[in-house]
Amino acid sequence: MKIDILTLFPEMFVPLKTSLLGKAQDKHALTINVIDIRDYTKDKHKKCDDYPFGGGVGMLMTPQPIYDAMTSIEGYEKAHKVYMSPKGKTLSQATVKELSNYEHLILLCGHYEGVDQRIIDMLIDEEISIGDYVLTGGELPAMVLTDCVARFVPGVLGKSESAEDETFSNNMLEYPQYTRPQNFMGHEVPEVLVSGDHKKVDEWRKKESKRLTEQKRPDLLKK
Ligand code: 4GS
Repeated sequence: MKIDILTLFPEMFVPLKTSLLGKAQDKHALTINVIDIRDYTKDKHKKCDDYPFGGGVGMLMTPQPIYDAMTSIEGYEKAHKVYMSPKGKTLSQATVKELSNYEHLILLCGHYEGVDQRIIDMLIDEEISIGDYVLTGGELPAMVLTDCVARFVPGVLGKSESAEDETFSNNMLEYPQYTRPQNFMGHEVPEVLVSGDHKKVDEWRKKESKRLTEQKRPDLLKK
């Protein structure tokens, strides 16, 4: 899978080079390409923002640099083009899974008050929000989306890790987990987990999943 990210702040994207996503790129399981929109401005002072027509607070990103940056990407017509925005559909694990089926994603990050509406109308397939709160830019949302989509790309997680069998698969929270030592400052690991009885362990985990979901996220059980 290839993910192109269009932004005025390419230096923000360090997290995508780290840990599992860094390794996945080294192995060529995943290509993440960050594009600096400012490189495409035709303004002699490299300006990429301007005042909104009709007045109002803040600045908007102008259409020309975004349009030229987007259309410079090879295969942009066929790619799935997403604008990160609080007006979009709220990201869910189901949406993440759907997005992971695209060969090529392009994520547009707005900054300041956002982008000129004509860019959304002319170029964007889908607007996605990471939640009902306001950030200073779409860069963190683009990183969140990239991270959770990448988990479903073959070769990103190791053989032993499953993209599916964790929290939110079948709308349940994950059961509690424990590692060594068996006794930590007087607090014991639940007996069943060290019993060696796999059937009992399975039953305990299902029961704990259900109990935790009822207690912390009853809304999930209604889905
Ligand atoms: C989000 C969000 C966001 C909105 C970008 C104000 C700068 C900001 N983007 N999910 N302008 N929540 N964007 O808050 O995606």
